[in-house]
Amino acid sequence: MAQAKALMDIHPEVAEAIKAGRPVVALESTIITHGMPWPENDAMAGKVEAIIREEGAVPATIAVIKGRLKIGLSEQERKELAQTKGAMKLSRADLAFALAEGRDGGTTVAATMIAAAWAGIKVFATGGIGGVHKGAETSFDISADLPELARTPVIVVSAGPKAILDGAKTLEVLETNGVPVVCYQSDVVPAFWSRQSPLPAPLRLDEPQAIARFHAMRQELELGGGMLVANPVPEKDEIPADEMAGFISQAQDDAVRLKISGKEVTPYLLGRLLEITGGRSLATNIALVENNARLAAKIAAGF
Ligand code: PSU
Ligand code: MN
Repeated sequence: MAQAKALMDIHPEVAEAIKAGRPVVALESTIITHGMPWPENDAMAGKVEAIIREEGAVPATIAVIKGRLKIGLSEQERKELAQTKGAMKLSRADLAFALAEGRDGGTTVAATMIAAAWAGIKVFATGGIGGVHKGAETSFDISADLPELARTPVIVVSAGPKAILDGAKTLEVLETNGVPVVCYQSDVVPAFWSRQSPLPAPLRLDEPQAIARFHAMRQELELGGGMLVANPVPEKDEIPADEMAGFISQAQDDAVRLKISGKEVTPYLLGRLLEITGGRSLATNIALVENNARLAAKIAAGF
């Protein structure tokens, strides 16, 4: 851990903000390398950084470039990463591998949380976290993002479990592991592309400052771990749940038929949904990430 700092390149603007206690929002990069196609991925990443600045916070996109753990990318670095072929998808299991081997990689929610905590960043915005996949009772496919939320003290702002996941099982695993799920201004857990799901909100808060206060209280009690904030996609951008369900089962059937497994499942389903919905799922995905970035900046300012 003492040496971790030597492996990181903290962008000077980010380092200064952290030191001064000004609001900083971490951003992941698997969404850039594996979650969206070029050039939409870079356009989204640039826009999200701009939104965080608009809200008075400093964005810190986290990624691994040639074996260096980057906390905050220059525009040039971001653009190159967005076009890198063969970038790894890095989680807790393989983050150190990429650093040891000098590789390039996008950091998942889990790896981004680890890096953010090392750097001293409390809040992180993304689109969707990984969770318990549908059919996990046979595949055992549960994202490493869930145990990470239980051990690393970072607030993750998402749009709720993606409807490609089993939302109820995802909430159960979070509860078992002592991870608070806070629905923002909603009595139900939002389902990524849709504002509604049948799942009641485990906890609800309506003010960004209240979320910061809750996290600070958990820290004070030394409870460990982070929390998941579920922020519903804006109404004008949502795809209603019943409409989305048909597209998802089609994508899932294709994944099973093609025997897609392991790390490839999430990127495959996202790419296939983009095709099936004729780009609509991507437009919604971009809108919800922007919405989450805005809320994350407000939470970061609430400390
Ligand atoms: N959800 C998205 N886009 C993404 C991901 C999730 O809408 O790009 C990425 C995130 O980086 C998340 C990872 O941490 O997928 C989860 O992958 P897995 O299910 O393999 O753990
Ligand atoms: Mn998985």
